[in-house]
Amino acid sequence: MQNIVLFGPPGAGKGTQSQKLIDKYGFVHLSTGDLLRAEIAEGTTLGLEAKKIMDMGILVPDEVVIGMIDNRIKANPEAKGFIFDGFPRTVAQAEALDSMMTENGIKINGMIALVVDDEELTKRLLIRGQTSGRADDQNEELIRKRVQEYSTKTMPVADYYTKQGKYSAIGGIGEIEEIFTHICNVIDKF
Ligand code: B4P
Repeated sequence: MQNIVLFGPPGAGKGTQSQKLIDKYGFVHLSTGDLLRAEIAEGTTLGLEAKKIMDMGILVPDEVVIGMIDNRIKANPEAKGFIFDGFPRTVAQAEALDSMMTENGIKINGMIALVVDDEELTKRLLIRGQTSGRADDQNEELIRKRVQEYSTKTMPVADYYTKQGKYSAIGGIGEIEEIFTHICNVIDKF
C-alpha cells in the first residue's frame, strides 16, 4: 500500500496530476478542496460556513478538514493506497494525519511537492476562473491572498516531511505528461 501527499501552492497542478495518478495506480483520491466543494453544492451547514471562508481565500479550520479526512480513511479499508491532495495544509493537519495513519496501521510513504512560481500560479488560476465558476479563482487579489496563506501556513508542512526524510520536489512548470512522468519516477522508488 502506498500513501502519497501531493503538495504545492494553489494552481500548482495537484488536482490535475492526482487524476492521472488515480488512473495509473488506483489510489483513492482524498482532496479536501473537492470534499468542501461537495458540501457547498449540497448546501450543508458545514458547506455554507466553508464557502464564506474559501471565498475570502483563507484556510478553513483544521478540525473541519481533519474530520473529513478521518471519515474517508475509515470508509475505505480496502484501499490500495491514498493520494492526499491539498491536505495537510498546516502542521497541525500533518500531525493529525500521522496519528490517523498510525491508528489505521498504515503510513505516509512520501510527499511530492510541485514547484511553480507565483506569476504562473496567478495566470493559471485566472484562466481556470473563466470556466470553473469558482469564486476563489476569479480575482487576482484573492488569488494573491491564497498564495500568501500558502506561504505562511502551508509551507512549514514541507519542513515537517523533510525532517521525516519523506520530501521530494518536482518542477511543476511544463507539459502535464512530462511532470506526470517525473512524479511516477519518484513514486516507483518509494
Ligand atoms: P483546492 O481545491 O485544494 O484548490 P487549489 O489548490 O486551487 O487547486 P489545485 O492546486 O489542485 O489546482 P490545479 O493545480 O490542479 O483548495 C481550495 C480552497 O479550499 C483553499 O483555498 C482553502 O480555502 C480550502 N481548503 C482545501 N483544503 C484545505 C485544507 N486542508 N485546510 C484548510 N483549507 C482547505 O489546477 C490549476 C489550473 O492549472 C488548472 O486549470 C489546470 O488545468 C492548470 N494546470 C495544471 N497543471 C498545469 C501545467 N503543467 N501547465 C499549465 N497549466 C496547468
